Amino acid sequence: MKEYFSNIPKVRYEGPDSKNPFAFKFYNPEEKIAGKTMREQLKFSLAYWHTLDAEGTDMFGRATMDKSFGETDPMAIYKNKAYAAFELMDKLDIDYFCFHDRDIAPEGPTLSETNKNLDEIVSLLKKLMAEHNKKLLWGTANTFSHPRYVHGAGTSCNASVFAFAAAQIKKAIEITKELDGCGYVFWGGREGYETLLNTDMELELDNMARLLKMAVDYARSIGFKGEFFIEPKPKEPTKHQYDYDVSTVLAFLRKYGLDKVFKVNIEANHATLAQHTFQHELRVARINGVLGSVDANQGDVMLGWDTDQFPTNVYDTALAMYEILKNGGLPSGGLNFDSKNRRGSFEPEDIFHGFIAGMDAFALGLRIADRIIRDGRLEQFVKDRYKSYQSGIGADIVSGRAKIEDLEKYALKLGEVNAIGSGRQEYLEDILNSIMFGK
Ligand code: XLS
Ligand code: NI
Ligand code: NI
Repeated sequence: MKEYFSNIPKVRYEGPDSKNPFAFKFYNPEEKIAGKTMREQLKFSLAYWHTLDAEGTDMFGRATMDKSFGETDPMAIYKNKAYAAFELMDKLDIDYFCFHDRDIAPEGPTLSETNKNLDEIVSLLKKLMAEHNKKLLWGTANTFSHPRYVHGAGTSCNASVFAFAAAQIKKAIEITKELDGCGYVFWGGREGYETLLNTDMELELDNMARLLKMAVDYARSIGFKGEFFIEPKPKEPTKHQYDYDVSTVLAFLRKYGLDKVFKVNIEANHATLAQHTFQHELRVARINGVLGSVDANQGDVMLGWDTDQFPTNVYDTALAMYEILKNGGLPSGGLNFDSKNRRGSFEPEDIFHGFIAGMDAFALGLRIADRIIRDGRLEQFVKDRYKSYQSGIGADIVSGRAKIEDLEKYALKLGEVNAIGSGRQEYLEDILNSIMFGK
């Protein structure tokens, strides 16, 4: 098999003092943290689209990277992408990958020819997965790039487009099952609107639920056992995406009776686009029992769009890993690097630098999250802050014994409330820093 990154060796853990650009400084796959190996805790995944397909285009400029892997014929290009993907996963010690149907095989002139191309590449992927011992974290369908999806897929105003999307999703579920995917993701793509002047929002949302139901019923009927995820995003490409954030997705799922079927796949950059922190979205999902998987990346605080950068902000990864540990991990999900190199980082070795930086940042995050929990001061503070609910009137509120009249009686006797307690934010932030950087 041809090597595409022959000048780059297998990346290994060398420890925090290493100056080797192609070594992990913090990710030590077999080291145990919080009872499991780092490999098991972090379950890193490579996103096919950003790694093997994205060539650095933006709205002002052409490609800066070449991802044709030495071929010109479309099928040959996509076969080489597959070989390159497995070389990257081997060298970076990544166990999982994720794809959209259109990332792995070229589109033909008709749906059946496209499906034939897919089948050919899927059997190659299956063979490579067995040879290299790699797993599919999740599959999905790209129902947003083709011009037919200009007004959406499941929320299109045109029923033939809805049918086309359904057919594409059916096939994507079949290949995900064929490759034994742990999950299947629905990201809204163009499911949203630009202006309500031309939009029947109610019908669009009902239709989106209809499509999800059909897809899930079909998947179960063919024996797909994986988890279903919805990936929230507030905007981009449409001005308003229907899967705005975790809370909005939960309301949607509950309305249509789908809340027991889906978990969420939370992307850091989508959280910040919705003006939430990454940790906020993970927390909302965790306390509602729907934290399923993560698209690991980060945005740029100065830019208001989905830059999908490799995650390097250790505060964010630490607080994210705290939520994930508190969730008991991500049993059916993982950390998928929905991350791409900057347009200016166009050399093949930059792919390695991106993954090494991201994997080390999450490894650091895991180490710190474990220390936060073992240190216990932050959790104890929160516990103490709410201790008035453990006895007396607080316990009556929590148990449901207290009626509003009882509370009025209680409040009338109180005079004023004393000792509400300081929030101590700065003190807690200093504790966090001392856990992160202290010895
Ligand atoms: C785009 C999304 C997409 C999903 C999969 O913003 O993050 O890449 O992860 O369709
Ligand atoms: Ni994503
Ligand atoms: Ni994104």
